[in-house]
Amino acid sequence: MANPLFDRLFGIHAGKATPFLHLLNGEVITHQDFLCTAAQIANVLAQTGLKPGDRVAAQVEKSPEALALYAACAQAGLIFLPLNTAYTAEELTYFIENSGASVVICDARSEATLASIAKQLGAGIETLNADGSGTLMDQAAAMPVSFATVERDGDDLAAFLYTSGTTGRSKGAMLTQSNLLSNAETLAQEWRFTADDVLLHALPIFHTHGLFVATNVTLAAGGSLIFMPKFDLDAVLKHMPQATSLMGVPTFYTRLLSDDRFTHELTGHVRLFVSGSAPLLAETHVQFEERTGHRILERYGMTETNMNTSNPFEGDRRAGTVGFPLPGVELKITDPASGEPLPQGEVGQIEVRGPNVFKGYWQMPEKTAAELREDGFFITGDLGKIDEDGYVHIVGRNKDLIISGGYNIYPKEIELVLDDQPGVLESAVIGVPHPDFGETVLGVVIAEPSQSPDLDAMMEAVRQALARFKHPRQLILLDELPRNTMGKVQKNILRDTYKDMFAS
Ligand code: MLC
Ligand code: AMP
Repeated sequence: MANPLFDRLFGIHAGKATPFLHLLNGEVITHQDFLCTAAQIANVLAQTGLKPGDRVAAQVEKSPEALALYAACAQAGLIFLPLNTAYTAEELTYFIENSGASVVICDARSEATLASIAKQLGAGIETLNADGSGTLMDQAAAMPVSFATVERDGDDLAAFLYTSGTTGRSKGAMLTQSNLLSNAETLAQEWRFTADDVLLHALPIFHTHGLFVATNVTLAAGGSLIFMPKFDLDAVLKHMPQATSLMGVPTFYTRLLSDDRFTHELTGHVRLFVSGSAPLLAETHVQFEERTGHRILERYGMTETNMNTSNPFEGDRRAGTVGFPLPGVELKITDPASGEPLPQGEVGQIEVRGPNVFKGYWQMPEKTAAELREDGFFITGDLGKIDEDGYVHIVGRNKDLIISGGYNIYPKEIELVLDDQPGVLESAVIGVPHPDFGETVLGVVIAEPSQSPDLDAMMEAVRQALARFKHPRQLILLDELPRNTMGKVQKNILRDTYKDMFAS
């Protein structure tokens, strides 16, 4: 095939007047209309001089045009690099520079800031606003509604998604066409998606869950999306009766359960609720079934691998487990010290191998080698076990990571900012339980001798440097950090001390 990702997810819908996007204003965008928009954008990008393999960095609000930009990149053989809308200019500078993006597409509100950064780094700039206006679509409007799809191989790169790391430096995970396509086709089959499916889409489209799982799976099956700009409880409740499926992070489900309008009747048309990106409490699973009669299907994935495991569509969806490895995915539990496989039932690090596993981190061969073994197994950094029935359980993390409302936060990134502030000797950032976000960020700060750092000024520095979702909910000043005999900070003690700080 000439371009597997584009042909199999998008091209197959050419000429179809079937609905693809149901917008909240009642407008419906058909598959064919969507393809025309994508082709027009592909023409703009190609005429700008972009060549296959070039990176297109996009920090844009969720809109049909933003999704069409993804399709356009696939069609033109460009590497799509979606970026969280919460990222600050400082964070964006790093992503643009590190990826060597040829063009930056942003909201007009950030244009003034980003234009100079893009210029400095040799990238072009175009705007795309939430309502579809901006320089990108102005040019697209004058373009032909067809585009000669650029030939690509399954091994060619389709997307970069940046994930933070334990050292505080983000890494660009390189995903190939085959990584994305194999996973979308497997999931569509495993979860029985068809052209009749209407997925309620309230996730952001700059991460794996909203873009490569929810969107690609629906595209692979030829279904449609109720396309919401974001998770808004009222809107989700209003449109639930039209949906056949919902994919969300656990916060979606706890928010739904906290509302009395969310009833058994409201979910009558839905055939599948999927949860992932963070652990779903067994308690939420049980409450959800009591309220609606539906058993949430929990699956496990990550940026580097797309989806690895899933509870069964037919069969027992077990609370507190992430189900079985997907067809074609191998999963093993190994000893973190030796890398040797552990006996069934023992807790160790989770490693996965399969067509879903990424190609490595962009221009970071050492980091790639540290996590992606030569034999193709990827060391996920998650700790888990496989029970006697073959279900995978995630029991913890071997990486210093906080997951807040489905967003990953690496403490090191925040600690580096805090440590840099006047009067600060050192800091430790931890995740503590939070009723809405699952976990939230707490910063513990140690002053230099006879100094008293200004905590408000420190929060301001964090605001300048980092996206809002990474900000500590609170900073606490302590005399010293708990350490073990080796001098290593014992974050488990801090987590235990402050575990009830934000409890409901
Ligand atoms: C928003 N805020 C967050 C936050 N989201 N803070 C911490 N964690 C988050 N996840 C900030 C807001 O900016 C706001 O700041 C304040 O917290 C409260 O906002 P809110 O209105 O309550 O939040 P809301 O906008 O409703 O967003 C919450 C959310 C959203 C859960 C709906 O975060 C979301 O859609 N999360 C999904 C993330 C996701 O797609 N993850 C998948 C990654 S892929 P202020 O200033 O007003 O206080 C992956 C692989 C896999 O992990 O397996 O899927
Ligand atoms: P990200 O790097 O944003 O893609 O996040 C991936 C991480 O999210 C994984 O390594 C897990 O730690 C976590 N994760 C994803 N799905 C689940 C799940 N169902 N249960 C527990 N953790 C999960």
